[in-house]
Amino acid sequence: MKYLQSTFLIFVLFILPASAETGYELWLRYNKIQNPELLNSYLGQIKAFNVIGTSATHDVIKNELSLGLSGLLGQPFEPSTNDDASLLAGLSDEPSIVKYLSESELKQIGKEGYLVKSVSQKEKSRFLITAKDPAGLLYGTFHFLKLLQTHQNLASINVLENPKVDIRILNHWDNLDRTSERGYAGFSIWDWHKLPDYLDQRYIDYARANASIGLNATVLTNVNANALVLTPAYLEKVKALADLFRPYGIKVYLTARFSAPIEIGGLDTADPLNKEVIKWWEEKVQEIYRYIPDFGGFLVKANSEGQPGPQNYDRSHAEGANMMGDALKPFGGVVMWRAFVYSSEEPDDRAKQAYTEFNPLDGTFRSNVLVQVKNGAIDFQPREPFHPLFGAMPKTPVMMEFQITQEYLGQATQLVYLAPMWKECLDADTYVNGKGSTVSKVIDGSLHDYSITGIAGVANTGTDINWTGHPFAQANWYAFGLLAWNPEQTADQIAEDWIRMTYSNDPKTIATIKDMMMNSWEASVNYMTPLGLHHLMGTGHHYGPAPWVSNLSRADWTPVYYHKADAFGVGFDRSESGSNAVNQYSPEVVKIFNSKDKVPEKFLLWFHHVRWDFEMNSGRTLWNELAFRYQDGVNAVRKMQGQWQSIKPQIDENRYRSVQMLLNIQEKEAIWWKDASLSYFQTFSKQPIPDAVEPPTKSLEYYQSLRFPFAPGIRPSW
Ligand code: BDP
Repeated sequence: MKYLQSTFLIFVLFILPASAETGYELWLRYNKIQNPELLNSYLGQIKAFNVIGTSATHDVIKNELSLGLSGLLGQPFEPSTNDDASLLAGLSDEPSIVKYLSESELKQIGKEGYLVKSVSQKEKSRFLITAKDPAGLLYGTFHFLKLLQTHQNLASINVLENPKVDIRILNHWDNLDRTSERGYAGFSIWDWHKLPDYLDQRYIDYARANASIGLNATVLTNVNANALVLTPAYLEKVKALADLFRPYGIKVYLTARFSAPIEIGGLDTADPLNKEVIKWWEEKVQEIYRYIPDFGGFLVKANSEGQPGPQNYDRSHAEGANMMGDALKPFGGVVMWRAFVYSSEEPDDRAKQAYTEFNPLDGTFRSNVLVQVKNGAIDFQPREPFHPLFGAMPKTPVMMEFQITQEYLGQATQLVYLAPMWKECLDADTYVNGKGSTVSKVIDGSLHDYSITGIAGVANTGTDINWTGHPFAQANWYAFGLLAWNPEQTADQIAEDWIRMTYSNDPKTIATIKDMMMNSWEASVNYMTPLGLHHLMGTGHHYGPAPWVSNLSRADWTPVYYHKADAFGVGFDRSESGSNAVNQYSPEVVKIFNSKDKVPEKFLLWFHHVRWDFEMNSGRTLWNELAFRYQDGVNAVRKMQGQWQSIKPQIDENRYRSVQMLLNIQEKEAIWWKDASLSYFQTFSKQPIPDAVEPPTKSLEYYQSLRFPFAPGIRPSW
């Protein structure tokens, strides 16, 4: 491992010309600090480092400090064994560390938490990184390096951090054939065919990247699961990855296909109450733990979009989840049972179905079962109100599922920084225990005293050299980790640190890129689905606009089901006079969402069917406002193009050109969304495009004729 890392370092430092940034290093670039004053000051303060103690994680820490300090400070740093070194890293019970710690500091450091501080003794000052467990020590190490990467003053540094959420996990929708459902950055990074013997350097760098942002878990396989991953041939491969990730504090989880007892077990049922089935899962779990003693558990998509589940046997979600929970319990494993369900027979509003099915089950799940809920009730749309299940299951740990991969948010051709969207959801007030009952307090367990908490992000990694396709999509991976660690952090601060580490510490560059990022999500909502519109994307691949599609096998897969445009107006009536989905929220929230006049305009058409001439806050009619919003979105992309151009000299040529070309694509796509959507909605509103809005350049028939049979990320069977 050491060999692999130093080879990589040599490659990065000496072979690539300074300007050829591929993006492979993510935010862990460790390029030499260019400001001589700052560099000298750091060199004066950090002369040697000593990692006290031994474990595989300690070795990782030594490697990372060598790599980071040598790169950033421009001279070789090797671990020293001197207790007097200016940087000491060690667990808090090491004698040479504990002497620097106060009782209260010791008390405050929790599981996986850390303390980074400067101390002075006998007129000598030094830095301390400490924690109660090796994972915390590794997180503290990355924090220390980040201070240097972001050019912070180290003089009186004192940072005490504890994660607010227990399970901080990536969900890879990766298939065993290496395709990645909704992946836009190449193939899956798991090379199943060559595992377990070939250990790609990417696995190590993936683990480093995750540990650097506090992620401690990963589900390797797609929620649309293949039971084969639970067979010995694959478990050996999973074990190889788990062994590699362990020193980085990362636990491995798998998706469990509910019908596995039939498919790989030779049983004729998967009924969760059947004795044979129960025994099969118990034995399967025992087998898995023989390979991977710290296996995390299962993620399950059941009775959703054609996946098998307990309802095939007239059993409830709880009965299915509990059966697996019981099997995992003796080993400390958990079940993450997804609430993304909508039945094929159910004629009701799809937005209501998860709540309808899961809310009555509250209190019936085993203690090691978490219910995993998407941020909104439909499906990772550009903007959704928070899911009504948050706050509605006080006796069941409800965990968050965000989508990092940009299935509905520009895929890998658009710059869309997702942290503001996630924050809108996390900061939303459910009012379940009165004002201030935010979604983040549900998720971090503080509202209902959950015994276990979690937050999942559907990963956006792939084999592209820069991991994520769009260089700025890296920021979404980064931001997810930071928000999983502490949902209270701001999108702004996260963006700033990411920019400093990934691009530059130059104030103008930071300000410019930050402005681009912070406005990018609102822009994308405007040019795709403004004012609460949703699910208007192309069929299957979800690439581009297709609001006219009306003829799929299920009504609730069609855009017309969601926008309901007609001669009167547009929007889905989920108010009390419509599907009444609004009633799944607390009364205080109902009051706001149920009223056309009180609902924030961003959710207007989510909850209401609104007349084309309804007067909006701007004084415009709904039709005109819609047109303005589409234009606003396009204008915002043009602004980003100009901003990017204005910092050209500060950005390396590779990444500059790449982002520039992608922004040009984004502009085209934004115009396409505006033109196709307005041309289509105009057939109902029968009103002219307002003067300030650029009229569509092609006919509606043209937009309707576009086909993208090979758009990326599509599930092969769809
Ligand atoms: C939808 C995706 C589909 C996933 C599904 C899920 O289009 O590929 O399988 O979510 O979350 O957004 O299960």
